[in-house]
Amino acid sequence: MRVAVVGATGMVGEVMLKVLEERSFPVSELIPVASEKSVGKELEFNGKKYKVIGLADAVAAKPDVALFSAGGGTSLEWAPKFAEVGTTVIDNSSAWRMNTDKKLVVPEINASSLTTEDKIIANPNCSTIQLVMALAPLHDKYKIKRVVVSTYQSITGTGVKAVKQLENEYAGVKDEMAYPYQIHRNALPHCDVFEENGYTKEEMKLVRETQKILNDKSIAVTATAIRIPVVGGHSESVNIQFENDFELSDIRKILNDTPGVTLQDNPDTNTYPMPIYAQGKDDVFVGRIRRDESQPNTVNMWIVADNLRKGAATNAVQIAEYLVEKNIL
Ligand code: 2RA
Repeated sequence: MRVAVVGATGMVGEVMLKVLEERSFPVSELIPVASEKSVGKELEFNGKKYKVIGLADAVAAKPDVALFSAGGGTSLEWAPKFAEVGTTVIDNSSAWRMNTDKKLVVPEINASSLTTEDKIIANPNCSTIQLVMALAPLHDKYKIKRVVVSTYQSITGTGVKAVKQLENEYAGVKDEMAYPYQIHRNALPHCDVFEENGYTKEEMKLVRETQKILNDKSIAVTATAIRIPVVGGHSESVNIQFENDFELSDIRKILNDTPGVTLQDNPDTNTYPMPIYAQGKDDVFVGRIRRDESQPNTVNMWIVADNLRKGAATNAVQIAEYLVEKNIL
């Protein structure tokens, strides 16, 4: 498989390369791609050295699959160019996610909808992926009526510049590159930009993408997304109201039996998910499961995952693995 990684020198791109190696994805030739300023840089993959090339040269190379994590603008302009030469694009940006004729895929939930016709496949937002991994099996059993989610998102979601800024803030170092309004050593109720309705784009991604992935616009979702000075993963406090009543033990069993989900839930031993434990792992971790005593048919839980892995790189590689397994690629 000739595999391009577009954005290979970025934070998610580097994790994509790591995950491709770790999972022994069948890469016959790697095509690392980045912006002009990184062309010529050398990187190592599976013990071999490769030189980063530009986008036009990568299209001309006609890779079998291209994993994109290079921002929405690059995806909008270049994903169709790769698709035109026969490449299957799996895009981690938000560019194509809500496009009605593009599929938004979490393999454990809806990869079965993929066909050879799908030449641009959208990877959901990190905070959405970990949420729907827990919601999907519960929705199948109990039909979800409403979800209230509050996220506590890792600084790595903003990017390497923000991680550096946080380090400088802690070190008391003046940072010329600092985001003008954002003090990262803080709980910042501002992820991405604000929309007309007062929600941020990050919050509306949780609303729109959840309904698309679960294929059910009747599910009411409301979200608040907060950036916190933590690396390792995103955390989410989730309140789920079902159409039907449930047994708490059955909720736990369903989640425990769901591939890709790990239950960490025992208050007696202070066992619950935390980013420090999720970092570097590919599962979605669920704990603090308890009935919401303030209203019927409702449960609370705490969901944590590494936003760079299952929230981005691993999910994209798993989509590629599914395509190979089903001979779609
Ligand atoms: C964030 N979900 O965490 C976005 C992805 N970068 O800001």
